[in-house]
Amino acid sequence: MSNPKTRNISVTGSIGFSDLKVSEPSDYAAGIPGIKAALEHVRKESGLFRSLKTLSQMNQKEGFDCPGCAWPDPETPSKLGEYCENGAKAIAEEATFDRVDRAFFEKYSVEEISTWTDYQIGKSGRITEPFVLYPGSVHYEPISWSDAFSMVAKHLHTLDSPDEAIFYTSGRSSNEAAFLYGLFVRAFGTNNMPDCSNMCHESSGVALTETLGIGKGSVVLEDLYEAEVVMVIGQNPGTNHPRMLSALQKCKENGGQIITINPLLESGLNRFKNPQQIDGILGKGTQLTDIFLQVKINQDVSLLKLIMKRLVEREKKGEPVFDRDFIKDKTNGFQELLNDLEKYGENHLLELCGVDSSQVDLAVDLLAKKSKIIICWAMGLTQHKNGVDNIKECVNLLLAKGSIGKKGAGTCPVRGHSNVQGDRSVGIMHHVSEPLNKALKDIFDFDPPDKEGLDTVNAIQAMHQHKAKVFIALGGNFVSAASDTRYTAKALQNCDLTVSVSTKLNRTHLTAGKTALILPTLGRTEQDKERFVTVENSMGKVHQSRGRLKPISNKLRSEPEIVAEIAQAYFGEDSKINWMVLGMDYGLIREKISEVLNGYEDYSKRSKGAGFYLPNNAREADFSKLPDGKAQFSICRLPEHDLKDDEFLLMTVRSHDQFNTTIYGMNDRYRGIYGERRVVFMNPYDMEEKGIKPRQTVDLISNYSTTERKAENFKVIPYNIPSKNLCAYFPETNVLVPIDLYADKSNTPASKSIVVKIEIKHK
Ligand SMILES: Nc1nc2c(c(=O)[nH]1)N[C@H]1C(S)=C(S)[C@@H](COP(=O)(O)OP(=O)(O)OC[C@H]3O[C@@H](n4cnc5c(=O)[nH]c(N)nc54)[C@H](O)[C@@H]3O)O[C@H]1N2
Ligand SMILES: Nc1nc2c(c(=O)[nH]1)N[C@H]1C(S)=C(S)[C@@H](COP(=O)(O)OP(=O)(O)OC[C@H]3O[C@@H](n4cnc5c(=O)[nH]c(N)nc54)[C@H](O)[C@@H]3O)O[C@H]1N2
Ligand SMILES: [Mo]
Repeated sequence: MSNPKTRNISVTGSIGFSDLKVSEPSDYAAGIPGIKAALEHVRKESGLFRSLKTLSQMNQKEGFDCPGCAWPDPETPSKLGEYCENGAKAIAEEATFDRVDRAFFEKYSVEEISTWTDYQIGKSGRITEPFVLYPGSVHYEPISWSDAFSMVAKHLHTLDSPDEAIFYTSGRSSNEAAFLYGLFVRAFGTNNMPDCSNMCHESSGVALTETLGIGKGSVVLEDLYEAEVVMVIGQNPGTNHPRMLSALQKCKENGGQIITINPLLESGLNRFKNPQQIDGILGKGTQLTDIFLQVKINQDVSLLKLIMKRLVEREKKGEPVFDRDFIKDKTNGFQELLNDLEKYGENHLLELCGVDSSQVDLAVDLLAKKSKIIICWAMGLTQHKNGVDNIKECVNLLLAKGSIGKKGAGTCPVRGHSNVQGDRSVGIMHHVSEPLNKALKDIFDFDPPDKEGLDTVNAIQAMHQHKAKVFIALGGNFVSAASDTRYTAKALQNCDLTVSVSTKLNRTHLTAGKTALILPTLGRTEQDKERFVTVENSMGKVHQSRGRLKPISNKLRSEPEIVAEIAQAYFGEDSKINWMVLGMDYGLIREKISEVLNGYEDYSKRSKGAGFYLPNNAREADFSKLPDGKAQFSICRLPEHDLKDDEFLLMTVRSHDQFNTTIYGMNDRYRGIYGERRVVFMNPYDMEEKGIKPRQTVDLISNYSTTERKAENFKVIPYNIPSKNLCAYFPETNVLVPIDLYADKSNTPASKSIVVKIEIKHK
């Protein structure tokens, strides 16, 4: 047979401009514009009635868990429903009336769709039935569910080793789906389970496990209300976790203060008008940030070291700054940390972090006097070469203050996807866990693989090198989310088969393997017969979620059903595990989870209502599993960025109108950007020095280990951002992130510190 024609797929889509309008950034978040924006999305996408019904059930005890973010719900949700503008947009995207059906794929080839922007692709709508793309073909065609499952099984059987398959997971899958998937993949024989966490909070997981013995945060929601100081570092909650603003507001009402560390003064952290309170809608709102430390990109370690040094000076003068009893009883390595701090000159640290010295003093003064401190963080800390050290330096500060394991204090890594934490807890990971393997062997009677699997970066490299040949994704949009888009696209296209279990069309369906399948699944909002699933929020609480809307097509299957059918097709009738029964009966899956894992006793029952917390040793200040039974201080190095005169450090962030690679709209209201996403924020003095005018068109070039990468066509926006720093949106800028630039130990792509040059475009 002759080689099928390769498809001509654009990995970036159109790079033309739309219609840019710029205004002053907003100085507050939410309020009336937030409600208006939410309702507009809801009306446009899904009809007002259908969605209001949906919104009112979001994050209520009998409703469904918002697919937006993983922020926890308060014990008594507000009468208006615990939803936010961006939660409403997430729902509207799922409840949309637009359809990707047979007629759609007859009309458009994958080659044509690939020239659209991600915004246009996402707006095509929900996928209505299974589709297949045959080798050499450029049109997806319908395929029956049973033929699709047989096709997956056939490909898996032809592999020389189970390690030639990759099983990706995004973070929207329920605990039940994720557990069943992990069970199948291990029974199949590999630990190749990369997940979106690898690109997200992996650095937090590694740092927290090594220092505190658990890869999750230690606080619960009520701790935020009680904290004396909350530090929000490298996070933009106004856009990405809007319901967190209500918690910060409560903290302030109780007398707490907020220190924000960020290269940008994000409006959500400035002033907040709570849409669920009348005075929030009509009044001036609450000033959230008390002290704003405008750090240069990736200089958080320098700033935290400076803060620690000044705290040490104050202690030397006789102030009771550190919790010496806690340090003595509960920790290891404080003296080494103090010795190390002496190596750094204050002025050098000040210059590196770029923060005004008097502002640093304000923070030091506050931190010296208070002991109930919480540090919240997200991608601004994790997505750097030294992502793990960034978090360890935060832990150092908390341990020195005795701010772990007591009320109103602790670590708060704010998770991304609504169930990314749950997926990990029930077994989605590429590492080998001996206790998990042992339990699986005891209960399911097979030998789980004991070889480390591939994470996201390594999986991409394996596919690129033809070492892995089948790629299966439970959700997500791998090609647009991962680094080095062109490289990753090639990696997927090298595969013999790519399979996407998806709700909506995305670019990964286009950068397909030789054969590709799209298996359409129910969204979180949709009725799944009479069944419910469970999820775990950012603070380790497990609770139910039950969809209420009529599914958009009667040909959709639930994720557990799809996983079970693939397993059944692969293992056949003689399998020791009754896959089909598990796929139908989520209660049974929960029983199995509670047999395999600690902390899930009486699972189905306890997940009702408010749900239950999983065990958390850091919350109890129990470090018995760590060396010497103690929490560990760490010595962290300063990051190295030797920027040449024409080089800048670029961070790639989310706009207000997107959920990761799903683009809700073209605006970034809080930052004053309307109608365009191909923009790059730049310091006005840097612009002047380089002769760049506002809205000038430029290309961004990254040179890393001899490869030049280019992202074309960006309009430069003068913005309040530190000198030598730039900011632009992902996924458009993922073409610039080198595949081999990732965090030490966690392998998280360093998508917040990419060295780039700016090339002015002359027409
Ligand atoms: N509406 C909406 N909600 C979401 C998402 C979404 O896309 N849309 N995504 C979800 C997911 S998966 C995740 S992981 C979270 C992401 O939530 P965030 O981490 O808040 O998302 P980013 O836009 O990546 O924002 C990073 C923030 O870090 C700052 N930053 C960048 N580099 C540095 C640095 O070196 N130091 C410091 N101190 N700050 C820095 C940026 O200025 C920005 O404010 O949100 C989740 N929730
Ligand atoms: N440059 C840069 N790159 C980044 C980041 C960054 O800050 N900068 N952030 C990284 C982070 S934090 C993350 S978490 C990753 C995100 O990586 P992913 O999780 O892979 O990407 P998403 O965009 O969230 O995936 C969206 C797709 O998921 C599918 N989907 C939605 N809901 C469901 C569902 O309920 N079930 C199923 N099966 N499918 C569903 C839809 O088809 C949709 O197109 O991106 C990473 N990439
Ligand atoms: Mo994430």
